Formats: sequence, C-alpha cells, structure tokens
Amino acid sequence: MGKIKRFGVSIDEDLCLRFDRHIGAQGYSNRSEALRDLIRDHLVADQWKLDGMESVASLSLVYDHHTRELSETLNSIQHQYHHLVVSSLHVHIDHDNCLEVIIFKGPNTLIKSIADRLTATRGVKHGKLTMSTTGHGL
Ligand code: NI
Repeated sequence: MGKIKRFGVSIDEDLCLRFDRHIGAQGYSNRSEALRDLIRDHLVADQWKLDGMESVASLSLVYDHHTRELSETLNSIQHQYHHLVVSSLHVHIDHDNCLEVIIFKGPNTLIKSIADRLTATRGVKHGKLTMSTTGHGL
C-alpha cells in the first residue's frame, strides 16, 4: 500500500444518510473502508473490460447429475482448459443435484468464454461467474 491520501466529499445529506445505513447493515465500521471497497470493485470491473487481462474468477454451476452425458461434458471442457482451471470443488447437494465451483486464473476473455460454454451446457440449471482479480494494482 502507498501513501494515504485524504480527501473531503460533498454529498447530499439524504444520500449520505442512506449510504451510512447501507454500509452499516453490511458491517462497515466507517465510510473510508466502504469507499475503498467500492472503488476497488469498480477498478476490478474495469480490468474485466480490458481484453486478455490476467484475471481470477470463480464459476458456480448447479446441475442434475442424472442428465445424460452432462458430467462427462463438464469434465471434458475443464480438461481441455486445464491450464486455466486452478481448482474445482464438487458438492452433492442432494440425491439429484450437484454444485460445482471452478476457480479460473488466466486471460479474462478466455475465462468468460469457457464459463459461458460450461453454463450453456444442456442440463445446467444455474451458472454464475464471479469475476475477481489477481489483486495486482489494487
Ligand atoms: Ni454430485
């Protein structure tokens, strides 16, 4: 972390009150930490707009493992991109449903396209990609 910079913010009283309520409910003890997190979140979103930027993301998939060839297809796509799959976790939710969480590290454009492919596989009930960061530059 670099030098700390302090700055004043002019803000509508009502908006400030709502912000304080919002961050209080989230558990922030002060505005500074909440603002820092908001800024970082926007910077991470910007990183994802730069094609090919090295990124980290997690994809969660919920599916019925009885769907024909689904497990094999998901497995085979992950093997095809093994250099981008850092880790994966499989949870048997109940008799039918599985949750798979796959962690990716690599060029963001490639991560997005693999995540889209996995999510679009027939039988996947829900897929959600959470785009994070390697942490560099933040
Ligand atoms: Ni399972």
